[in-house]
Amino acid sequence: MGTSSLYTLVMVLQPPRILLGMKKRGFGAGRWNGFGGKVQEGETIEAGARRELQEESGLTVDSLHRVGRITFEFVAMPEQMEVHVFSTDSFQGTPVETEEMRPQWFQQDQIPFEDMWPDDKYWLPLLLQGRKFQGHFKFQDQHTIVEHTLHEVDTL
Ligand code: 6OG
Repeated sequence: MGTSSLYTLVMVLQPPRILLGMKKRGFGAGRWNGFGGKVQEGETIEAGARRELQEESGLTVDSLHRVGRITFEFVAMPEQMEVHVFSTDSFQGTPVETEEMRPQWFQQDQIPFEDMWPDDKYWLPLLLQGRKFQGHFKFQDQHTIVEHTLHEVDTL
């Protein structure tokens, strides 16, 4: 078994809209995603989620809900990513473009799945229905999922 590192991913909802960011550089560049990144040493997962959301979108939030946990494995990489997914509908501020992300609101029935990580089409509909989930995705490369599991859970 390899090691894993902790990441966060925050989905900002304002029904019937969802805020996504176009990742401008780094891992996942060229794709729409939620806001997040690596949890730093000495920081709780939730604090990391708030920090990354603020850094990448300019938004601050009152409450974040833990809604999912997904592990990602790439066949060529020993280290897994353990991504903690949050949602929020109580935020302050107006999204601003940063060096890393270009935020844009989308209607929840017009999510650009073809320009997102391929796993998103599996779990994002659950999140939008208010369900909690746990999953694992094994990628061959950035476009190809070779195995996955996904199930709803009551508690994370
Ligand atoms: P930084 O490089 O920005 O952290 N992330 C993924 N999100 C989705 N939807 N699918 C994946 O499939 C992902 N792999 C990573 C976690 C990376 C950000 O991208 C997310 C973080 O929010 C492989 O520090």
